[in-house]
Amino acid sequence: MTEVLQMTKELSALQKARLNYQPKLPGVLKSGIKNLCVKNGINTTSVADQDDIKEIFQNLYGNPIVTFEQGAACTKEEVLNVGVILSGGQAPGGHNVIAGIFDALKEANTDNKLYGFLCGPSGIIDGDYREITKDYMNEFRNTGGFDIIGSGRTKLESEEQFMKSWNTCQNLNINAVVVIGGDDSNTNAALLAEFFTAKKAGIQVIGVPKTIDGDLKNDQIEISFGFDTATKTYAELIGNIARDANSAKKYWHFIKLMGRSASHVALEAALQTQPNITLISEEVAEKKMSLNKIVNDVADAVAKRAAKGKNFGVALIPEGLIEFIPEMKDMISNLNDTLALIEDDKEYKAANTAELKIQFISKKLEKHNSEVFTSLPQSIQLQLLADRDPHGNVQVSKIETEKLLIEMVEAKLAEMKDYKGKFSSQAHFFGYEGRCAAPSNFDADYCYSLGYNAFALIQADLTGYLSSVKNLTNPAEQWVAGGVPLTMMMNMEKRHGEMKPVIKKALVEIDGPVFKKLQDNRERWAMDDYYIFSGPIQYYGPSEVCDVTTKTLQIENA
Ligand code: FBP
Repeated sequence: MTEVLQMTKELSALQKARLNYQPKLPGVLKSGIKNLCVKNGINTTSVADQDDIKEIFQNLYGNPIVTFEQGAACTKEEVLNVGVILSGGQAPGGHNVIAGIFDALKEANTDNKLYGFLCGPSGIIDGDYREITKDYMNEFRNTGGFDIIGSGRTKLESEEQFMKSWNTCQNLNINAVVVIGGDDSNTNAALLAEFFTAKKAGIQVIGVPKTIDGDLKNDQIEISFGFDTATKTYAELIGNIARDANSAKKYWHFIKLMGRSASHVALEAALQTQPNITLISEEVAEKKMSLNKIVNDVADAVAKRAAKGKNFGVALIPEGLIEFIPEMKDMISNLNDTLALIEDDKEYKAANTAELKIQFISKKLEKHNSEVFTSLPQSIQLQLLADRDPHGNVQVSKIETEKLLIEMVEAKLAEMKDYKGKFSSQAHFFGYEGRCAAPSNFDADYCYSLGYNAFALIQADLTGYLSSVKNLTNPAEQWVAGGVPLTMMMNMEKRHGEMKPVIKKALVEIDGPVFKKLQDNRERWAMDDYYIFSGPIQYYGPSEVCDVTTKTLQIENA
């Protein structure tokens, strides 16, 4: 059995206090798990590629959005066993989702059992699990991390994996599986739900929207959990750095922020801290900005500040920037296809130095892409060649875009005749620092509600649904609980060189109000210093300090 990190018994005062925090529930769920009935909305279609998605999800396609109301129609009399999986990157609040499921399940029937599959989807495939008991659960309430059962990125998609998962569920008499994950993991959840339904296995699958990236959202899912805490953690760190920059007045800090593709994290962090420069990948793509254009713009901003005697500043760079720069996007797509084709190529395998690998790949790429690839520093070339994750994504967290930009901006400044400043830089990458932070009150409440609601969906006999809690900028009492069919969010995308059904990522809308807020202010923030120092997340104190959620959600819901 896989070993999962056990909690240390020594706790800080804050840890002890947080274990006793009682998360809030939406009013409708507070009436109790035995007092709920489901109201069907309209039938749904997928966001794109309807024919392909319908063909793949013959049993699940088209189901309606549902909301919960008070009433006793959903109660299941039989004893239920539920399995839960934490999937993909860590996000603050995962433990509270499990606590919500656990409490709802025990409230429904004390004989109900919750099993945690260990280390991600591989746990259900390999039958690697542990029962989550009351005492074990209580150690993890309101804590950050996924260490209660561990996480992993195994992609559940083959018939063999599904059969093995079914076998595990049969051995444990499991009636339902909850997959807590991002877009890729919930794609897995939908495929598993379709498989179980097609086989008449009698096993339901419910997803829960997790990811610090904030890109698993739509009209029904206002935000994925973890975004609130992670962005507040980064904002604290960025504020500290801005204050250091403004004190020493000698460094430009280039800070890359996690978020894989979408720039929601960078945008939110910018609104919370008001740095001098913020790059937004979606804007780069929309305006078809080349790498040189980006470098020129940044160098211009640096030079203008230098002309005012300010040889310091803070620049935010979204993690996925490189994939949004048109010439890079084209090259990476060509590179992905090439890497998928040469996986077993003897010559490539035999290329045992960095130079040989790069030479080999350059020859395989289309001419214009090869030119882009060879123009990059060797360190970036090698980072681009690193293995894709199991879902076929480039591991952008390993690509040092912040260093690439520093190097190129420095070179550009050296060419600029009027530039008389001094460019001294520091590179940072904030990502892992925020993924396991103790959940903010918002995430603690939201996650607990999502988990409790996931069990309500199970009781309502639904499968292939994502747990949904809405109306999040209002007090929890007024939150709306329900479910969204996973197929509704899907489209077809190329992964590992093949077209696959996947949940469509929600990118930053550059004609939307959140980006506009940045756009309206960034010139002012570039030249003068309007830094905001948000400080650490507060868990106890006045509600306006402890309970407010992100600027993104506030603006979007206004
Ligand atoms: P999820 O989409 O699984 O939530 O993961 C998001 C993320 O945190 C990205 O922001 C980041 O690029 C990636 O995970 C890093 O992955 P890993 O943990 O495998 O290094």
